[in-house]
Amino acid sequence: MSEVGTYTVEDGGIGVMTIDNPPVNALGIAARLALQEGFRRFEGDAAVKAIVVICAGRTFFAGADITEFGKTPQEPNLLAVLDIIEGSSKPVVAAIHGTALGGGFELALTCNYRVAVPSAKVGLPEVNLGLLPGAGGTQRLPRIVGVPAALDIITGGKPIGAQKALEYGMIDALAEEGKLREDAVAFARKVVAEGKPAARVRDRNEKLEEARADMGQFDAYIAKNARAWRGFKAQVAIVRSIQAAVETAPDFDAGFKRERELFHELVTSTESAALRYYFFAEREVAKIPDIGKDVATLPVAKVGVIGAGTMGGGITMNFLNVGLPVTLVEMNQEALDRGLGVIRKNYENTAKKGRMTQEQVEQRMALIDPKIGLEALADVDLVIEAVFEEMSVKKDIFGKLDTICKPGAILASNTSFLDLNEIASATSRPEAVVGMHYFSPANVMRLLEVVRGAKTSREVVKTAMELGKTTGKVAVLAGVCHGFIANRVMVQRSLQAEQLVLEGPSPQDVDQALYDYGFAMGPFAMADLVGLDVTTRGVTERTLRTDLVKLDRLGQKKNGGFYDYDENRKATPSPVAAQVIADLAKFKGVAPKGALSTEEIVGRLLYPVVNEGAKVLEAGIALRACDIDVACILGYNWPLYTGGPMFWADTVGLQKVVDGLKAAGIEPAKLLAEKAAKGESFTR
Ligand code: T1G
Repeated sequence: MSEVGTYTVEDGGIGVMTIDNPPVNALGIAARLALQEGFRRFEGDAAVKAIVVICAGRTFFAGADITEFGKTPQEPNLLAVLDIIEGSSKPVVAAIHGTALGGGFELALTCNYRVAVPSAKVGLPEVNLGLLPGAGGTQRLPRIVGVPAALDIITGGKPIGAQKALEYGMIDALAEEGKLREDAVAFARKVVAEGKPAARVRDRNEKLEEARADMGQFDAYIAKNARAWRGFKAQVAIVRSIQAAVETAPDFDAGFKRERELFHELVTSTESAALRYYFFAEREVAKIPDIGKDVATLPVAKVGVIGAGTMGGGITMNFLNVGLPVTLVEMNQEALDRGLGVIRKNYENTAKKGRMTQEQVEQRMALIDPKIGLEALADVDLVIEAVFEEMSVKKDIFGKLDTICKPGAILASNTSFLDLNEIASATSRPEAVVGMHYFSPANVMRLLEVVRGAKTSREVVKTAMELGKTTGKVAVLAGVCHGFIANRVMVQRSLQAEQLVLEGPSPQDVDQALYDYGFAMGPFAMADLVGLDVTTRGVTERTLRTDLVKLDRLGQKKNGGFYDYDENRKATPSPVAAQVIADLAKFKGVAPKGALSTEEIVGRLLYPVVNEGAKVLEAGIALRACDIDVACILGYNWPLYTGGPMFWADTVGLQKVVDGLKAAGIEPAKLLAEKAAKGESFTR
């Protein structure tokens, strides 16, 4: 008897098997056994004329069970179950609600018909896990939608709404919302009544034969996307697998054999292991051990933002985007108007790209209540302060908010490094003070560091974390320290970079090494883009940046910086910067050590990030290593296919990281040294 399957026979001989394997009906062993059981029953029951496969709970099968990858396979495996379905002697109808994804949609493609409610989504998102659809998806989908659409759908990995899926032919009919079971059974009855043949997707070859006229399209597709796919493996494998379908049609099994080979290469790759790790990491960071379902979330229906500058404007947009009204406060009309202008311009640019309507622009702008003075914040549920990073300014504002804001209001600071406990000490309600640290541009970057002060209440922390999710962010909890998680660990990279160029390698050597590693841009090019004057504010000691600023070299915006720039902002190595580097090396008595290999440069710059990550863990600033990885990937675009600094360190081997740090004269963190000595890891 199956644990998760129930089987009934409806009028007209329609066998209905309902699979209930929460939370998302992943096709783990229990679900596979239930399907096998269902087909055994219905195949053997002469009264059954057709079969409906439906899921209970929030969704149709959301794919293979990702937690089973890398473990000892349990039989029947997914392919065996799909063979049973496709080999059924009776028409099979998939009844789809929620998200039929990956192996779940591949299962539906082995059924003869697919019926879905309008709210359903279908898709093959395996590329997001560094994989390709390995249960026939790259062979069956192009047979339905054609090659160009299949290339876009599978390399893109985005789910498709039921209506669009109907237009594509990925589903055969829409059921009425809330009446999926009845409508699917009725559809099956109609198939039986019409004696329709149980057509199999695998036998539809016309679209593949058509595609054979342009075999160059596959190389062209890869070339067109080379830049976007840099460092990833799955996308090219997907194109080659679809190409194999075209080359081998009508021999389905030959194409499928190629798909399996490519799938195996990917599933055993470090890239896919990193992406699968990241899939669970992004969900794990939402879990805070001492804040469970029993802790209440505070109501937030109205938000206040102080400061309409770059950060304040971006933060405001996050709330407008989900329909939450924002009282936007500035100290003078000019600053307020400028801020409103930037927000409107951002929305209008999005509208120009067709990603929102002008009406939506007006709707969002209408949600802003622009005000001069803090008094306007008396009735908001949450205030987020995004003003100048000066402790006295922050404490003055929080002291005033303490008298203005209603009881129960959350007082949040967007500070990126100041001591939140000291800010909270300016109020009589430190339990209501929390850090909500956004990354610029705040309406784009998905990371939100929620900073928990010594007295911040669990309700306030929970509310801030959940608000992050509802406004499209991934919230990561951080303790109070200088730079919290992402800034604190990543600053090691630029500090090391500026030390390293004093020893020999040039800025372009260093930037190229990190570019090859997978960063979109190296630390020196990034510094020139941000502006050297911005990052040297308040810096008293002599550094390369302060020396360059002294020469009025502020970066791309003025006179170059670490690089020289032409009128198209194209960077070239700078003899002036090279001289500044040589002069500072001499001043600091740094002896040249000559050129380093790319791997050595990467180690010099990124091992210290891992080391600082270990210190952040030791200090309890981050709850888990995966919190550091999520923060660096979303806050600093650390290459996703490496899994982030901590996962990557495990890939490299912690002993090698420790040896690299020691060779650079850096003391390994206690936790890192201990784990290396014990052969342990941070994330595996
Ligand atoms: N396997 C195992 N666990 C899964 C899972 C899966 N496929 N999908 C979700 N979970 C867990 C998740 O970790 C979380 O656990 C809980 O379910 C709720 O998820 C052969 C190789 C379906 C859109 O890539 O995109 O099929 O944290 O928080 O926001 O070709 O989950 O509660 O302990 O995300 O409502 C392809 C992955 C697999 C879809 C729901 N399928 N899932 O989103 O909830 S590879 C996917 C999702 C494959 C074949 C290949 C989303 C969702 P916990 P959640 P949600």
